Amino acid sequence: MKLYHYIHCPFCVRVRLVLGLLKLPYKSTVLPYHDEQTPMKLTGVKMLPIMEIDGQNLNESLDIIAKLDSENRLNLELLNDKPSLQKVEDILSKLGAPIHNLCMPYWVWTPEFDSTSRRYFIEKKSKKRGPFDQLMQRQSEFLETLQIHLDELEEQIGLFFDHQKELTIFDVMISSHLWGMTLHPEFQFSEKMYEYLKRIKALCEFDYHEDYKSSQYF
Ligand SMILES: N[C@@H](CCC(=O)N[C@@H](CS)C(=O)NCC(=O)O)C(=O)O
Repeated sequence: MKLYHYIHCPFCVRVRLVLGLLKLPYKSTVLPYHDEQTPMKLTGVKMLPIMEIDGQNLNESLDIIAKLDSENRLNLELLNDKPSLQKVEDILSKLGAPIHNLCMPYWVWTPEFDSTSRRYFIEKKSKKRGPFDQLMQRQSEFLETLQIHLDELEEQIGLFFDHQKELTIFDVMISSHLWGMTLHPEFQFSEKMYEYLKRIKALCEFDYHEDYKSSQYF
C-alpha cells in the first residue's frame, strides 16, 4: 500500500494513525504542497490523503480508513449515528479555524516545505484566512478561542472521547486535528489533553515527524 500525504494535514494524520494502530506496512510519500500533477493524475483532484490499495486510489480519509479497518477496531458504525457524527464535526470545525490560523505560519517553516511549496501554500491559504503576517499579529486572540473549545472538549474526554473506554474513529478524527498544535511554540496542552494524545500516540505507534528522519531533510 502507498500513502501520499502532507505532514500538516489532519485528514492525512487520520490515515497514518490507523495504519499505525493496525500495524499495516505501507510506503509513505510526502508530496510537495505545490505538486498538482501527482494527485490530479491519481484521482483527478488536488487533495490528499490518497492511498493506493490493491491498485485502486482512494482519496477520502474515512473511505480509506473503512477499507483498512476491515475488522472494525475503531467502531466505525459510529459514523452512521448522525447526531454523534454531527457533534464531532462541530468540534472539528470549532477547533479547525483557530488551529489553522495559529499553525499555518509555523507549519510552512517545517522540513515539509521548501521555498516553492511555501510560496504556493501561503498564497493559497491567504485567500481564505488573510495575510500570514496578520495571522501572526492575531495569535493571542486565536489562542484564546482555541482554549475555550479545548476546555469544552476536555469535559467530554475520559480515557477516550465521549468517555469511551476504547479508542474509536472519533478519537482518530479529533486527535488528528490537534496534532499540528505540537508545532506551535507558545501553546501547551492541558495535562489531561496531553495524556489523551499520548495514549493515542502509544496505541497508534504514531510519530508525527517520522518522515523527516532521512538525510534528504538535512
Ligand atoms: N474530505 C477529505 C479532505 C482532505 C483535505 O481537505 N485535504 C487537504 C489538506 S488538509 C488538501 O489536500 N487540500 C488541497 C489543497 O489545499 O491544495 C478527507 O477527509 O480526506
